[in-house]
Amino acid sequence: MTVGTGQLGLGALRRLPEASRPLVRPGTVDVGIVHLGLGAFHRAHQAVYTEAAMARSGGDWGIVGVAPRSTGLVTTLAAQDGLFSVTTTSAEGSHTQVVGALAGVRHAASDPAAVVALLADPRVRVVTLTVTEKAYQLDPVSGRLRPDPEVVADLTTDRPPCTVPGLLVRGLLARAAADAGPVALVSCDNLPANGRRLRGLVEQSLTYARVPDRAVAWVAACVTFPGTMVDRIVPASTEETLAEARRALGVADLAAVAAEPYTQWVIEDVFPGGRPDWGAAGAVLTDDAGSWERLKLRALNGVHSAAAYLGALAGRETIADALALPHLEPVLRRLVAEDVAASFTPPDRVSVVDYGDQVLARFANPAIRHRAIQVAMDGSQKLPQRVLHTIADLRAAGRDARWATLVVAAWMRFVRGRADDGTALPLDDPLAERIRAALAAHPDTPAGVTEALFGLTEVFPAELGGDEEVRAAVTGWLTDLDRHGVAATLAGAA
Ligand code: CS2
Repeated sequence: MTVGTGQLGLGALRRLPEASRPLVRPGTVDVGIVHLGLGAFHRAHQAVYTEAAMARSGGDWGIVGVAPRSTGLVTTLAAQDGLFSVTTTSAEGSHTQVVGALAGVRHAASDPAAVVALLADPRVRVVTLTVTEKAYQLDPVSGRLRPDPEVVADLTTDRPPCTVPGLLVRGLLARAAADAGPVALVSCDNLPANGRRLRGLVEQSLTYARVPDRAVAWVAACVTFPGTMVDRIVPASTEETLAEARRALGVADLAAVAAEPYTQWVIEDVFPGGRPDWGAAGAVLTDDAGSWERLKLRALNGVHSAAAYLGALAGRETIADALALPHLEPVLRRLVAEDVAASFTPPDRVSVVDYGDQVLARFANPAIRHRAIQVAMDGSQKLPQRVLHTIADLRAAGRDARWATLVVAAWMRFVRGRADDGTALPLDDPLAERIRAALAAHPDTPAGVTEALFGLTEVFPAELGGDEEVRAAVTGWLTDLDRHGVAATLAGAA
């Protein structure tokens, strides 16, 4: 076969450029991890760390990747023997590497029994998740389980589970019944205190499902929920991503992802059944990931959301394009230096301002075409930990939150669905209906919109909703954005 034809798979390995070949021999490692959520982020993050850990220190930590809903990727990865490539890309150039960490793939929606069986398999000692904020089905403010009909059906009937809470509860019950040994459930999503949130999700789900006391006791004794901070910018793959992988590999890779060079993983080290030697792969194992997580959620994700909403309103397609808007970068620097840095205590020896500078340099990477609309989606699930916690902590310390309230105002203008030039903007959010109904019930003025959206108590905690100064600041920014648009608002503020 000539180079340039064929598809990635075990049979194509010999034809790959040597520098692109996997670090472990695919098909030779046994399963040790189940991962829920096969998206681009997992493939360019945990899969890469796990492969490097196995290459350096051994261990059977092959990952079975589970796609909760979409079938396309499962079919593709199965056809490619679990192989996919990660292209690390920046202005300096790019490198494409095939990853051999996957020991299998499953589709939860069509074969939930296989997923439940895996969760009860004694070889599996770690379960990781990247399912996005909304799949946890928790109210962002209270952390309470949302009684979504699908979740309720999963937890209260015998039907095959299709939601994340349903799969986890059924899997843990099967594991307890099989006495298959302790396991760590590791959230790798950008939730606040993600380990505690996942524990809360499992405990509430067990209660909802009225499982027997001994199963509850088994979970309490045998399951841990390490908190993590995960970081790497990995946009959704595009035709260009696949074309670049093909150019580099000489064969097609329909599961290719592209990512920035930077990567970080901070993990709380509570793994009762053992874990890969992720430390050898560059991860930081710690007692408490909390301050790292706050740093990242506030100084990276909060700033990302700011760039996404302001950029989308100003008609910019990508985050890098948004950063090129006059005055945006200085405003984002002030958001970090004046608001985020004053809102919490960072990890030892970390300067929030330096971290913020590094983040802005990463966002400006011209090779990463991260669409503003992608970062903007699911705002109701993201805003609390990215921006509202910053505001709440500043207010508790008696300070104002000038720049963080601008981000809230930008989100509010964004969810009304029009860019500054009148172009329609999509509202892709699990609370879209609630947001639209709240807006429809109030006058379409800055004060009316603020009133409507602060009333979403699952997003805005009562202490913020009742804070007149915060409301006034948001209304003020919204007035500027409505009257003058993003460009003039930024020019006037910077
Ligand atoms: C982004 C994140 O889409 C988003 O909301 O803010 O996916 C971000 O790229 C990652 O958290 C970076 O680690």
